[in-house]
Amino acid sequence: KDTVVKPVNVTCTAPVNIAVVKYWGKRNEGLILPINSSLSVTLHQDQLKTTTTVASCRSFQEDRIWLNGKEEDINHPRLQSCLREIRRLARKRRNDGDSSVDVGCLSHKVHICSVNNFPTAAGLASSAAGFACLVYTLAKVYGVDGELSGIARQGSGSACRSMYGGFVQWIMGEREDGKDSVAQQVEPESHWPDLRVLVLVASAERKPVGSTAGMQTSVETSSLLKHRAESVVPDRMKQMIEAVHKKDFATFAELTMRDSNQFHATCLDTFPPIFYLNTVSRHVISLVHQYNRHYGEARVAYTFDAGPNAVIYTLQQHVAEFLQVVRLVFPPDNNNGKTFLTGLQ
Ligand code: 2P0
Repeated sequence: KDTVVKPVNVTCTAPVNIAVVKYWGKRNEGLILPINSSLSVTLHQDQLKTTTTVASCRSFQEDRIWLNGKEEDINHPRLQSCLREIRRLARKRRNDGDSSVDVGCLSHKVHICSVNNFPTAAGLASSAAGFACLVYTLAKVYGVDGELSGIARQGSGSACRSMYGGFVQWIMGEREDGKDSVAQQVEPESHWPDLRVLVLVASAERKPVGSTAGMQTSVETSSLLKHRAESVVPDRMKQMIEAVHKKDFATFAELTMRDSNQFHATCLDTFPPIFYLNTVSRHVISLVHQYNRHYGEARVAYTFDAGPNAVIYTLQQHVAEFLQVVRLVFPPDNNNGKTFLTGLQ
């Protein structure tokens, strides 16, 4: 009589994170182990985010995934890594006597449905939110909790940082098996309530060179990247963590801008070179420096990832004025994008 097969259904969201000390380059491609530590700010849950639903049902014949409404190949190696690792962890927990693990679900296939509320692959950290959300949602389906950033990392490096809110470091780790390459919260989102993040969208097109391929070429060809990873980032991480602890915006801003600039310098030092910034990006950089110079202090900081869109860090009291300046310099008519206003609180 038990003919009705009910799926277990779990929906979660994960926000994007924006790095202020950038990750660029792997020492192990398969395990996704970075050549340097990095630090980011995770945005608020109701801003730029991925929403993922995982259904698990004994009538499902195979694992399947839909991204933004389109079915994608479930056999993608990184997807398979995340599925395998989370199931392995669930089995281990169950064998260790954890009664919260759902044994029924563990033997069933899953259907995964994931949507972003922002342009995919435009340098807005879509893979970070996507894999963080996937791993977290699967963990909920199986009844697994605890440290999961090491699994999210195997989906996409930057995804490990979206497993935590607020200010998050990804410690590069030393081990060859990657067990110590995990994310750690430096401060919660409540720590710096007046910090704001603005995303100035210069282009919502897909980037010409993806991060994974780009950083691989950089590791192979850029001596500047090696110098950065070995001699610049270790000290910068310490300084950035201290600036965050002290809520020292001027230091936070300068380190953020310097790190973005050095990341793009390593892209230019890559052979053949990679260009992520465009004319609009360079105008935003000039504008921020002009604005800060006008006040004689760093009130606003820019940072750019693998795309031309500017992410601006500032404090609440400067948002209105800075946005007014942006709208004056980039009138909506001449601007092929729009400005999202987003914040931590
Ligand atoms: C970051 N980016 O720290 C840096 C800054 C882009 C520029 O993390 O190959 O998509 O999946 O590990 O995580 C983009 O790299 O690359 C990135 P994979 P991912 O946010």
